[in-house]
Amino acid sequence: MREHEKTSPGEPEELIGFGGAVVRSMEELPEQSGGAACFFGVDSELSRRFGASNEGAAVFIRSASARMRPWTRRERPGATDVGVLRGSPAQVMEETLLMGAGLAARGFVPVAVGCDHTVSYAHALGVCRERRTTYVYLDAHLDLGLHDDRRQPDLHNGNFIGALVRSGRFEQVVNVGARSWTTHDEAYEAQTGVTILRSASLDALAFLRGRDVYVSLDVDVLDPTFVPNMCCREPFGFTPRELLSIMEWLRRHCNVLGADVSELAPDTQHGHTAEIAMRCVHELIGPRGGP
Ligand SMILES: [Mn+2]
Repeated sequence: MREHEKTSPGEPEELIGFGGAVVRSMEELPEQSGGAACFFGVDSELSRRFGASNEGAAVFIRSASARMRPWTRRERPGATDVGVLRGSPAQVMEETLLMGAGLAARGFVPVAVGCDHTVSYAHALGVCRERRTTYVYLDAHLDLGLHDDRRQPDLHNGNFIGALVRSGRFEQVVNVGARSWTTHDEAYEAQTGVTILRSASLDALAFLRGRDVYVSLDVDVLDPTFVPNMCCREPFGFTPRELLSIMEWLRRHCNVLGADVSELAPDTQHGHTAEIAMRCVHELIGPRGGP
């Protein structure tokens, strides 16, 4: 069920969307999107195996990034927000896949703002139905499930990358920022199906130039000094400036088909972290080769 949370009587302010985007119903969306960003939230955890719960993260990010609106309107006037999904995990997984597919078919760059990282599985498969895309995930972890001591067959936020690799739907799966101790296990010396770039070096991204890419941002790629309210803290992460530069490089040199952001915990004491996440996503979407 999609909720718009329209302004209730007695509240004169209009609802402001993710990163200052304009809130529209699906019916109100323009037919010609021109490659604009279209955000939607997923406010139910879909399948968390690792990290602290962050139910409600989408609404937190939406409200904490609302003051970006004047900036957004000047620099990215097309960005829209079509609401927040809630419900049972199976139902929301399906709705996320359909939302990504539907928005991509209308020429938008769909962006899912989720709770646990599993949202990326449904959204990436929905968005990338037509083309052979490279899946790029910025994440301190590899999410291949090799350190899941329960070894459950179910999809969850610590193993869904393995399922994406096995789906065969992506030309290549590329991690940027792996650094947790588990990612240094010798198990990863063997073929995992994932290309691992551990640094924030832009030179290392050169092989992605000209490709269709889907970009998934797990906020734990950032250092907890800058973003204390994340579900799985890992020291020695990227600075927000390093992440912004990577996002800018991807926009300028690749064709970004869709994106997601997840694993940020609601925390009103650290509202700036929502702006860091949204600013990085905005940097990803815009004219290719532009400034
Ligand atoms: Mn992670």
